[in-house]
Formats: sequence, C-alpha cells, structure tokens
Amino acid sequence: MTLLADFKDKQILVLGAGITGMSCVRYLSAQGLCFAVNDSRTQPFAGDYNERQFSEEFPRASLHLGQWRSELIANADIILISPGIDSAIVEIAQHISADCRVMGDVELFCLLNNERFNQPDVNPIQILAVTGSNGKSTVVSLLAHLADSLGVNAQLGGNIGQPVLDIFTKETTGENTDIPAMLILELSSFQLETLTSMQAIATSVLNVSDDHLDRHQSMENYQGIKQSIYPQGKLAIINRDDEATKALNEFQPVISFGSDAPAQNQFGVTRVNGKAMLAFAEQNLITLDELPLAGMHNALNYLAVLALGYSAGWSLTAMVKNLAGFTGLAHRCQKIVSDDGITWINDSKATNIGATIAAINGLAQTLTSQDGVKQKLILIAGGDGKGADFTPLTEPLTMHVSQVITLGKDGDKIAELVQSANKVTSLFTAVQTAKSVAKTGDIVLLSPACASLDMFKNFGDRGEQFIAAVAKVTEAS
Ligand code: UMA
Ligand code: ADP
Repeated sequence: MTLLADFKDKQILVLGAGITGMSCVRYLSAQGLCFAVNDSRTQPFAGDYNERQFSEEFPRASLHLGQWRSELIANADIILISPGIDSAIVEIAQHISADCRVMGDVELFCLLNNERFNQPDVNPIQILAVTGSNGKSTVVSLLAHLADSLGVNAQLGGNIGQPVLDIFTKETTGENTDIPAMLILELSSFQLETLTSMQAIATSVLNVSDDHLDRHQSMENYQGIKQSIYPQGKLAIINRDDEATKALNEFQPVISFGSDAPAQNQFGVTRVNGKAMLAFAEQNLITLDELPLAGMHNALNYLAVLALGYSAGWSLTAMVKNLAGFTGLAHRCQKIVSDDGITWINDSKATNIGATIAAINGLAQTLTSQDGVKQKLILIAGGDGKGADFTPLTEPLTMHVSQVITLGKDGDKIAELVQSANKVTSLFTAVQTAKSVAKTGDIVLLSPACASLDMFKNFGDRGEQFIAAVAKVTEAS
C-alpha cells in the first residue's frame, strides 16, 4: 500500500501553522485528505490568513488555535510536527499514543520520494543534504547557484525557508509538474530530529559549535542529532578541521575538506607562491583572493560546496569557473556603505558563538596599522543565547576586540567575559556608542552570537534595523 493510501483512513494532526505547518496543510488538502491543525498561538499565520480565510481555503482541515489540544494529540495516528515545536515538551509528549507516527515535513517528503524509486512513470528527486551549526545557507545557496550555472535542474529546500512538500503539492495541483531532478536540502538539528528515511547522494555536517542547547540539552546530544544525517546518504562529506563532523560508521565512503593541504580524494587549501588556493588532491583549483567570500570559514564553505557537487558528478572545472559569480547572502558579514571612514559590518545572522568567533578571527586577520596606530575592532553582541556557554568567546574578544558593546537578554553574559563592556538597551544606542568610540579606519561589527527573537522579529529585522541605525547615526555626524 502506498503511504497516501495508508493516510486515507488515519487521524492526521498537523502541529504548528507556520511556514512548515502551512506547507503540510497545502499538501494534505491537495491530496483530498481530512485532518486537524493545532497551534498553541492565537495568531500563527504571520498575517497571511485569518481563521475564516483559512477555513474557506482549506475546508477539509479543522483548525484549533490558542493552546495545545490534548484530545487531538491523543487521537492522532500521524502527527506532522513543525521543527520549532519540541515534541518532548510535556503538553505534547504525555498525550502522544504509543502507536502514533510522529514525523516532520522533510520525513514525509522523503517517504514519498522513496516510493518514486519503485514507480515506472515518475523520477525520484536526487538529494544533496547539508547541516551544521554555521554556513548551511551559504553552502546550499552557492550549490544552487552552481547547479543553475551548470544547467542542473535543482531546487533549494528545507531550513533555508522553502518547505519541501510544496514540490509535490504543486505537482498534484498541476501548478508545476516540472519536478526538479535534484533537491539541495538545508537541514536544521530540529528537522533532523524527526528525519530517518532520507536517501541522499551525499550529506555533510559542515561544523558543530554550541547552538540550540536550550532544546537539545547537551553538546553530545546536539552532535549526535547532527551526525544522524550521515546514515541517510551514500557518501559523507566531513570537515577535517572539526572532529565533531566525522561520520561514526567507519565503513561509510567519505570525502573530506579542511584548511590543510589535501591528500588523495580530499579537498583542502594549499599555498602557491605565498597565495592560498583551494585544491583537490594534487590539483590546485583557484586562489582565495579571486573569490568574493572572505575568511577561512568561507574557504571551508567553498570546499564543502565543491565536495558536494563533485559527489553529484558535477565537473570540478565548471564548478570552479562559476564560484566567483556568487557574492554571498545578506546579513552574513556584509559591509554597509557609509562615508564616515568607519567600516560597519552587518553579521546579524551570527546567531551562535561559532559564527561570531569566525567573524572576529576573519576580520582580525585584516586589521592593519597606520602611522603606528592599529585599527580597532568594536563588537556589538547579545540577544537570546539559547542556553549557550559563551566562554569560547573570551579568547577572540580579549585578543582582537578593543571594545565590546552588549545588549539583549543574554548580553550581560557576554559583557562578563571582558574587563569593561558597554551595556546598552537598544540597537540604536549600541550604534551610537560604537560611533562615539570608533575612529576613522576602525571596524564596527554587529555579530550578536545570539538569536534575535528577544528584541526583533528575526535576524533579518535585526540586520535591517542595524543598517538603518548606521545610516542615521553616520548621517548625523
Ligand atoms: N509554535 C507553537 N508553539 C511553540 C513553537 C511554535 O505553537 O512553542 C507554532 C508557531 O505558532 C508557529 C509554528 O509553530 O505557527 C512555527 O513553527 P516553526 O517554529 O517550526 O517555524 P516555521 O514557520 O514552520 O519555520 C520552520 C523553521 N523554523 C524553525 O525551525 C524555528 C524555519 O527555519 C524554516 O525556514 C522553515 O520551517 C521551513 O523549513 C528558521 C530557523 O530559525 C529560519 N531555523 C533555525 C535555525 O536556522 O537556527 C533552526
Ligand atoms: P546557517 O544557515 O548555518 O545559519 P549562514 O550561511 O546563514 O549559516 O551563516 C550564518 C553565520 O555563520 C553568519 O554569521 C556567517 O558569517 C557565519 N558562517 C558562515 N559559514 C561559516 C563557517 N563555515 N563557520 C563559522 N561561521 C560561518
């Protein structure tokens, strides 16, 4: 029996009505299935729907907002749970029946895709899957750029903000029957928690650093969740610089990347005439200064991309030729244009310590001295730390940052790491403070090492507010 035939006489519950939940609603509705939707918030649709509009558009769905509904959870045979919802919380966990299947949207997508391997008239979608604490969006976006340049019919999906079930929904409704040959899938630890059935060509854990410990409790648990990606792919792409990314199964085929010179079947960095180059085994590919994304962390991102593309059979030469055409994503170490002689950098997407350490270390390498005066690096950080241990920030802060300005829920924890920090209560004041401390030639970096949700809608909102504050403060000067 196919999965959908099995779903027909089951009680299906969609938990969460955000981006993921609504993609489940669209998919189940397109299949003509009846189901329930439950969200603990009263207004979950981000302004897209009110309850009446929802009922009109999805008449087969019964909508329950405002609290978790224990009777719906208890009666469900199948629960499609959104990644931001922790199924272990007591209001949910205690009601789930023993024979209920709890799965995420990506798991449902993969189960449906796996069925396509046995169907004569449809093609399964090949998957390249990427996880890691940092660099996921950069890596998958660059992969999608290369796919486009190389004429591969690929689509981005997952945590990057494009729910994967929409592919099959659009196929069912006839809106887009041109199913992509490949899915370039960004996976968060939350999505991996409910994913076991993916059959990818290759998977990669880019790196592992402290993140989301408020949900995952310990680094061991978090690392284990990240590594659960490897058995779900033929080839494991690992980072030689980061032990925590190594695949546990020693028999699984592996391609590695790292910042050292590569051996056979490895990607790495070599030095030729003093210049750092990306390389594959003995083959030097391109110098780093020909590429727009700076810093060793981005060199590793480039190598991960090449390794993933290579595992899919893409030409190395063609990939290398097209690498420079990708100029990066917003809010990741982006320079803001200003004419006050200060370099303002928006790294709002640095929502954990690993990203902020990479930004500080990367910028520290670029600091120069003029007339005996060394450029200063001023950092604005803080927000919701998600239970992180900030102590690994101490060394880069002490070594490279001349002034730390903190804000947000866990700003004080970062302030405690240095001798004297400026504690402020708004991003605008942080920018004003930075402006009063910075001299011509200095760098001011917003790299919060924290999530934004305590003060902003999301990291994009925080980045935009930073850009606006910089414009206002520098204009006034
Ligand atoms: N909800 C509750 N109660 C809760 C938590 C959530 O009712 O305690 C409801 C909310 O009201 C909302 C729904 O659940 O209606 C939200 O579900 P969600 O938090 O899973 O968010 P989605 O809108 O479905 O977006 C999710 C990812 N969000 C999270 O994992 C938190 C998006 O990643 C992803 O782009 C999207 O699915 C599509 O796959 C965002 C993210 O912040 C960018 N990810 C984290 C990260 O990158 O660090 C993991
Ligand atoms: P993710 O999707 O994993 O959050 P992004 O590509 O959006 O990753 O980048 C998030 C943050 O991490 C940005 O601040 C970026 O500068 C930083 N970053 C990108 N790649 C890496 C890496 N390989 N190691 C550490 N930090 C990184």
